[in-house]
Amino acid sequence: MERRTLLKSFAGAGALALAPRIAAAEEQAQHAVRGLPSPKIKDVSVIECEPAGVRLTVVKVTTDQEGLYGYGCATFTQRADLVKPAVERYLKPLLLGKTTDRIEDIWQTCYDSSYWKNGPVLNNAISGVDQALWDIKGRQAGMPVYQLAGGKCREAVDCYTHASGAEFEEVVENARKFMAQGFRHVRVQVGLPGMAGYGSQRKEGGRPAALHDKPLFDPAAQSRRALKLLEICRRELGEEVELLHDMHERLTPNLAVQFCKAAEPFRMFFLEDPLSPEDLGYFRQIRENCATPIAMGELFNNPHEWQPLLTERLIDYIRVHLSQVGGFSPARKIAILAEQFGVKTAWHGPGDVSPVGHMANATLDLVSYNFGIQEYTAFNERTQAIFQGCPEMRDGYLWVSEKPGWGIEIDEREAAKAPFTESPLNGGWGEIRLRDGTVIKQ
Ligand code: GCO
Ligand code: MG
Repeated sequence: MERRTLLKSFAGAGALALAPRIAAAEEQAQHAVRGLPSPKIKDVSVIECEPAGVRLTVVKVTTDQEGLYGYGCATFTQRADLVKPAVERYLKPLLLGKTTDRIEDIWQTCYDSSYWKNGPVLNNAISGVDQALWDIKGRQAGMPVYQLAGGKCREAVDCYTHASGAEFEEVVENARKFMAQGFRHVRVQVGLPGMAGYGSQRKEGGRPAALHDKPLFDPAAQSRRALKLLEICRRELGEEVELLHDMHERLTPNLAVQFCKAAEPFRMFFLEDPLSPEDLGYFRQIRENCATPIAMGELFNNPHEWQPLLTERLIDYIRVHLSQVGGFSPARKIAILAEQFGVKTAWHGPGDVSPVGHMANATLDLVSYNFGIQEYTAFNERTQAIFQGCPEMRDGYLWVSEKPGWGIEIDEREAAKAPFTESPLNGGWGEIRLRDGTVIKQ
């Protein structure tokens, strides 16, 4: 039915009361013209599995149309049990019966429905729904999501991988192996003797005296050892390889400023997460002291965290965790905002992102002009048996599935064979302490 006819048929009645009916009728009419009925949400469920030692959570949105459904990543490993009820008890009742056509509208509706917002559990729950709706739209259109978002800017996704070791030589050897496989970008991390460093194999022995027997960390020792590693890697691995290093928000703010400055001669591709979100004010000091490229953001949940870093050009790469910021839709906006300020993307891509989430990352990587680099994690066999259609790695490039939506089908029977395992902290992380017993950030 045409809009004019519609309005005429409602003439005489109160315009306010009729507005929603007109909108719904118009939407149906548009679909009818194109021969596409508007799908309605029939069910929202949660799939949980742990095929590679980390808890993965995926939301499945099912429509009233036979065979039309979608998947979205909602993985928050450390508090995994809380995401499921956030989806099932709060978002599902809000969403049942709504059309899947309106992704942005649904995102905003979910976002506002808790009044208090921007927390990791709720953002992950919303991400699961958001990404599932993009998957559905792609399946309806018969296109991969990257087509819906404008199409490719590049053929495949350039990635970095992780070379780590307890000793310097081991890190160098691992980096060489990855370079031989075609990787042009390598993240390097080395163990800290007797201490709980991040991202490296634990080097046993040599634990400094401490006033407790918990996992131990010493920021100054970490800083010295990591700088030595960067020096050795640049010398041993040559000029061409791009080196990255994750500081994991472990140093004190001033030590982090010193570290970034001292790393300048090693010509890093980037240093990652030098400061914790609580210390964002120190980014200006890093900028004023050196030209080492900085990537930041895997812990971000709130627009107030990324906005100033982008608009004040205080970082070079934004690397939020897509599900932690609420999914594909908000991350797309972050990418576009970043482009306006000359900041590139480097989305967080660790093991605690499901393959559906990796596809969302890779999709943005393909369509964003300001793509920088993608963190890569290999999918083991169990993961690939559950998530069929994972992106493929060749010569350091990730190639995405050309199937509609995210191109991934989940075998729920296989997922059920890899349930969450028992662990004392239920997937949560324990504590790390300084020598005197002060607890510190992870
Ligand atoms: C990275 C990250 C991860 C996180 C992990 C937390 O850069 O890959 O720092 O290793 O620590 O995702 O669960
Ligand atoms: Mg990191």
